[in-house]
Amino acid sequence: MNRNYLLVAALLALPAFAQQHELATEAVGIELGSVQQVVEAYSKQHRDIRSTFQANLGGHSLAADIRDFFQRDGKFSISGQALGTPNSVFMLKGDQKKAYGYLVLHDSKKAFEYTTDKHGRVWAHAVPLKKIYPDLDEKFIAENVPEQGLLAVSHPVYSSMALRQAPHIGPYNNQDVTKLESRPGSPYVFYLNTRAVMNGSTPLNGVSKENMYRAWQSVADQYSMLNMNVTTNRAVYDAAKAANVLRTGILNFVNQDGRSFAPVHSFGTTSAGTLYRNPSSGFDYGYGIGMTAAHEVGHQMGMLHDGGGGDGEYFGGIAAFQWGPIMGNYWRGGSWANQLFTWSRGEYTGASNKEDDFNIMTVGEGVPYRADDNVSGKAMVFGASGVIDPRSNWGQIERNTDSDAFTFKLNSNGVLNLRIDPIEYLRMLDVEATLYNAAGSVVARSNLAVHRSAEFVNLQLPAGAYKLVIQGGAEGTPANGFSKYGSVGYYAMKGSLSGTIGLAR
Ligand SMILES: [Ca+2]
Ligand SMILES: [Ca+2]
Ligand SMILES: [Ca+2]
Ligand SMILES: [Zn+2]
Repeated sequence: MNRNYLLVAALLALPAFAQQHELATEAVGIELGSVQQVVEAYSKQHRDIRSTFQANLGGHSLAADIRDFFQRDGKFSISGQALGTPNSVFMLKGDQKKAYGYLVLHDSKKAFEYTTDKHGRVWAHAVPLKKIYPDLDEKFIAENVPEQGLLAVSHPVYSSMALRQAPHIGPYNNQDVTKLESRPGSPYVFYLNTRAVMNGSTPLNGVSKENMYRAWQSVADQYSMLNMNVTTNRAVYDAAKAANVLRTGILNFVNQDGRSFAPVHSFGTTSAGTLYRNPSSGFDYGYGIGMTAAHEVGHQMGMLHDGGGGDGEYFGGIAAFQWGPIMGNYWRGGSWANQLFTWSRGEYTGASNKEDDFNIMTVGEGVPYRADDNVSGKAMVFGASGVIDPRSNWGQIERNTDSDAFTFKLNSNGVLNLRIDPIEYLRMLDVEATLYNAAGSVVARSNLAVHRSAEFVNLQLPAGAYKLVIQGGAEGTPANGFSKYGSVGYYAMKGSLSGTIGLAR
């Protein structure tokens, strides 16, 4: 046993930075050393089985069994378990200046969180289990799953324009649900491990392949602004993990009923989230489990709950606009026909959490946004008789500052009929469309209220050049409604333009 890092479990005064942690009565912290010392100690342990990094806190050993040790470009990711304790999880990750992690003993319901102070010292503190697993709250089921089950829930309806513009867009079409990939080739991979709920390529428990597909699709939809491949393919995950575990995450589907939960900040490690079934409340595959999976992956990305507004820990959304935050209570709005569940920064009245979700994903976890697919405008594509086909006219609002322009030209007077739909199954995009003439004046603008599409009906247009600009929409006010903050995703357009159509540019 290596004693170099044996640390004295003295009753240390609680440092100021930890005072907000709401620690339990055994509010004891222990300093483990600098980030570099701690990482080197685990590295040594990983190389040499006779060496164990020891520390004790509140009578509990913090010694861990290291399963995965990964270091690259100044960053590290360590995963394992508490030494000799099967039902436990250990994770530590970070860079040379900052480490974050935890050790959780599930049987004794003990959790220890590892944080870094401003001097670069790593501390372990006893914390409530719920601080690591935000969904481990006994009240959740009662508050968040409607008592009548999900019978009243309106499952999203596919837009008729959802025609496989990207691999995750459109209804199930006999795909092998063990081989799904939303963005093949991306080095960032989130693995939905469905092995425990599948018999080969057939789902267990009478679940249809279509509902397995929808569960995967829901997660793919709510992360489609990221350059990240949401996959059910184990080989894809294994290859990405071998290349760089810091770019991967994993959520395990479990073949039993229960309350799903996932550890915060576990993306970039092999510390997994857990997704249960709950068929007695209708909480099975398809839309329900897909929403839950997207929420749990949110925790793994580092997000906490969006509460407040009179709803406690889980904000239930704003019914007048059929909008709610993914990290809130997404069931209360489950019966809304045009439901819009998005990432949030807590702009609504009474918000308990003003975290910028996109910043957490793209800066905190370093998963990049997808590149803009339409930087300087594209020519609108017309078929015979001026038909506008959604297979040729579509795009993606990748971030809330994006706008995409489509240009066309009329050599005579014409009439435009055009509908623009969000085309993802679990859409996050509220479409706003604006038509400009050659002088740059607004000819028409559409953002249907309490609806996610935009449309122009029998719009009379004089000859001239036009530019249609698509962007994420907002409704109401940010305090009572939603801003365009979370309005991102894929769209397509369908319609016709009469008159003599010229070359756009
Ligand atoms: Ca774009
Ligand atoms: Ca653009
Ligand atoms: Ca709208
Ligand atoms: Zn949660």
